[in-house]
Amino acid sequence: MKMFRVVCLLAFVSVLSPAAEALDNGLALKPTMGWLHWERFMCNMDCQRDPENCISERLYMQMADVMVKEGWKKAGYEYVCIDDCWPSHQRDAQGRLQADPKRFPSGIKKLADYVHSKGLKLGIYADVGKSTCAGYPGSLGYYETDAQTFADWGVDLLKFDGCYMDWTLLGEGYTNMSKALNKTGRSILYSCEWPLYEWPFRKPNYTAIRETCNHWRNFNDVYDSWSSVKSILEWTASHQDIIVPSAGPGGWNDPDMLVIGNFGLSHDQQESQMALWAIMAAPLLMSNDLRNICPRSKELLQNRRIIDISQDPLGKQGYRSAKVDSFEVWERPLSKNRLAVAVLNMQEIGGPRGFVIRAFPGWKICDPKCNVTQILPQYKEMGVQTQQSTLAIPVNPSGTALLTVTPISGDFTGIHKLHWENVSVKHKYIL
Ligand SMILES: *[C@@H]1O[C@H](CO)[C@@H](O)[C@H](O)[C@H]1NC(C)=O
Ligand SMILES: *[C@@H]1O[C@H](CO)[C@@H](O)[C@H](O)[C@H]1NC(C)=O
Ligand SMILES: *[C@@H]1O[C@H](CO)[C@@H](O)[C@H](O)[C@H]1NC(C)=O
Ligand SMILES: *[C@@H]1O[C@H](CO)[C@@H](O)[C@H](O)[C@H]1NC(C)=O
Ligand SMILES: CC(=O)N[C@H]1CO[C@H](CO)[C@@H](O)[C@@H]1O
Repeated sequence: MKMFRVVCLLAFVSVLSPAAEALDNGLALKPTMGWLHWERFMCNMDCQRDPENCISERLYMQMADVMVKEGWKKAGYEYVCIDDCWPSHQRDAQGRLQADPKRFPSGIKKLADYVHSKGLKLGIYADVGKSTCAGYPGSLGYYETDAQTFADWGVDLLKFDGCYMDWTLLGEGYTNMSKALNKTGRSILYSCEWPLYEWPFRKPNYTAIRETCNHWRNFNDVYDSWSSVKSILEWTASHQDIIVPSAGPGGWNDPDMLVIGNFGLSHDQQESQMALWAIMAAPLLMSNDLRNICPRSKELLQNRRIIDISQDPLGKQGYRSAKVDSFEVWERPLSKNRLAVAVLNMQEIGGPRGFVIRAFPGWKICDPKCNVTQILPQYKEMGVQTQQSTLAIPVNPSGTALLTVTPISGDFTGIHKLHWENVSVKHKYIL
């Protein structure tokens, strides 16, 4: 028994410490929260016919206004981020990037001042290669110039894309820009796409990535569809042994934007994205139209209990721990020895199905007792449970039940990975 305890504790320690040191800029100690224009507004430049939705300073000012007025800032959403298509096609006489003069007549510095006056932060976009994905000037050969320009403007976050770059130079490029940002002396959160562009050629070095970036995209852009969200979850789960250990305060895996509040996801699917992005300790960067969003989506995005899971101070990313009978179970260790558990019903036919947890397999945190609270699809205190308890949780097709489990015990000493493998003994736990 004593021996077993020691082994457990060692495993616990190695699981807890991320694989490497994080980028030392004091930022992203919790997953970044904010808004980013890409998925919803893309490269809309038609300010003549579509002034409300084109990529212009007006869009970010309006978004900043709404973020303050409608409770987004209070809920924790802080960064207002510009994506591609903001610059002029030409650099200025000094070789500096400049904003498109028609769409950003006041310039980025004024926009940053405006966003700061609202108590928010401004993000901008550039590319490690010769040009951006949409064909605007890239930063290759201009890393120091561009970093200094962004710092002079008062930019707070840089999303650095990876189009039009020789893949063998990705590491050098991302590292050089990281150093250039540091050299400006301004704290600028650094969001990379290094592993996304490297994966087709080789396994990225996540130790180096964590030392260089505050978060990093691994996989395809998110689209406004359930198939897109599912593909991101599947990629993440199938690479979790490689990527989960690299996440922690200062550096996070980025599964891309939240598309909640748009057109493509049912409400259950929106709840699934929100729950799973919290479990994955993902940046919560919404790409939607906050000026016009359905109240249920807004309530979901501002749900304090889910945001608390996302922002949990332990800073450990969750992982998929079981796949059985078209259910997926994901869990995330939380501070104070608590656990968040998401049960996703992947069966896209029929009605709600009951996921039954019987005898809390491996739930050491329920020995002798634990307190279970359901957060999605609705808040429900499920009360004190033991390892002998049985709970039946109905989950809608492509929906998620999100729970937290809090140990109630005198001598509990550590986090124990749940043995969900046992759940695959189907008849035993699933009715
Ligand atoms: C630059 O890096 C040094 C050492 O890694 C760190 O102490 C410092 O805070 C960084 N500065 C900025 C502005 O990120
Ligand atoms: C990165 O910086 C080093 C040292 O200045 C330089 O030799 C190298 O060419 C740079 N690489 C890229 C891709 O900019
Ligand atoms: C990965 O990067 C780290 C930190 O830069 C370095 O020490 C290590 O040697 C690299 N690993 C491989 C396999 O290249
Ligand atoms: C269980 O959790 C709920 C919600 O946080 C709380 O109200 C309740 O007091 C807890 N019960 C016990 C026995 O800790
Ligand atoms: C009761 C039971 O079957 N426990 C098993 C659960 O799964 C773990 C890991 O596969 C086993 O070590 C336990 O024996």
